[in-house]
Amino acid sequence: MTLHNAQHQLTAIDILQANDTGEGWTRPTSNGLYPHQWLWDSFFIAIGQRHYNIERAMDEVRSPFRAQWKNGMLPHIIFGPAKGYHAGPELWHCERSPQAPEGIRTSGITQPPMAAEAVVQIGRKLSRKDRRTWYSEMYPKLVRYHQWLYHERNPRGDGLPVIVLSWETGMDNSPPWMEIMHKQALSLKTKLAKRTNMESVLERFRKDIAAVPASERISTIDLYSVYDLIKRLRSVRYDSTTILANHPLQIVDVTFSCILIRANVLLKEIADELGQELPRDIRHAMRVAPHALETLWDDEAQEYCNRDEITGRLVRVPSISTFMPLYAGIVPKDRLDILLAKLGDTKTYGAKYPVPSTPLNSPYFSPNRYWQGPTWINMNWLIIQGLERNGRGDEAQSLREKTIDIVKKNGFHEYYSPLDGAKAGANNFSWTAALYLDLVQQ
Ligand code: 9WN
Repeated sequence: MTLHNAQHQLTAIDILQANDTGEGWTRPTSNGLYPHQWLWDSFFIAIGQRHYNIERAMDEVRSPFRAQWKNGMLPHIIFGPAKGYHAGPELWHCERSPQAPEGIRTSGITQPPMAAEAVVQIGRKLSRKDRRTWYSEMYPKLVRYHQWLYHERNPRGDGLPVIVLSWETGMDNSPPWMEIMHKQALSLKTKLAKRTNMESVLERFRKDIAAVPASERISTIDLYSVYDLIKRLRSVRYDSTTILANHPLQIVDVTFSCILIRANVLLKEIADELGQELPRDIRHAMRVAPHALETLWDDEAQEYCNRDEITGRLVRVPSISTFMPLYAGIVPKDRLDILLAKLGDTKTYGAKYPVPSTPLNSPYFSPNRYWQGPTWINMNWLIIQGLERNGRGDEAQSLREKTIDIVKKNGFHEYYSPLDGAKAGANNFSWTAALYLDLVQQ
């Protein structure tokens, strides 16, 4: 390890410690934008923490489960005492759901199931005996969470859950989601605001643009439309049966599905080590989901696409999600070649500072705007794992080096312009620091 690398690692640890609340969980940033706990952030964070403090990493993974809903759901935000977050507890009112946990305030939706990955990454650092203790503690909780996704969000029974808000994917304004939201899920109020160009007036009421410029965040209309959808979910008390019967936005999402497919493989690794058999419903999902994923491949566009469950049609709007089947680990050889060609194509994803979250030639592309162009370190991390798993170690190494380089040159930010690597979004961002630590160790 060079001295230069060592200094960056120390900075990464400093950031994680500065964002640590001292309560067993870490904020995504301390700049005020995200003052609470986020689900997939905590799991990415733990993957980095395990390199310098395994006990602390274990607590980070345990902490979201303190807010597990009675039905097994893990909520995407667990609110701490801080005030001022733009979508705080007063927007969600989760206490209206009989499923919500008592004595703790949360959001009413979930985020990609990265939990099993974090549990196993920590397990790999433990002695056999300690690993068994760790796995015995986490296994039943993980099973409940995965079962919730099948029992409440998978009416087709094909192993790919239905996602009801873009925030559940963690990629809040990703183009395939925004396309369908605008087509069929805008409230009358938002439609009117859009038609009468009220965006600049509404922008004045935004609470999320004090620390980060509006041009780097989700657009005002998109954000207000997300708020409206949250209110719809709230009005039915987050009851899945009612949501699946009426909600205007129901999507099978490539990224969420692939993370779940991988999570089940890891869950099986945990079960095997404990000498247990996975429950029948999870075994069934593991059998059918890879076939269902194949139906998301669009031959014409040569992409994996989300499916709109309201119309039953694939959403032909490209995004970085197309690479996530690599992470799931099940890409047939001919597809693998197509995906690798795309990854290197300078017209689409082969940017100087890869991998753009939206391809460079998309009408949605905007280099600094959140999930509509910028490069995100967690997505690169998932793709790197996926390339390794598919036997493409050289390509994985090349992307790993480029990713490390972006962070070293520009600091630990939330995201970066894929064109010139310029920083964007929040600073001192926890998962960037954590995954940097992991990438330099790999
Ligand atoms: C809403 C915390 C979270 C991430 C998401 C990212 C962003 C929240 C927001 O921040 O979303 O959940 O307020 O914009 O899109 O992936 O988990 O870092």
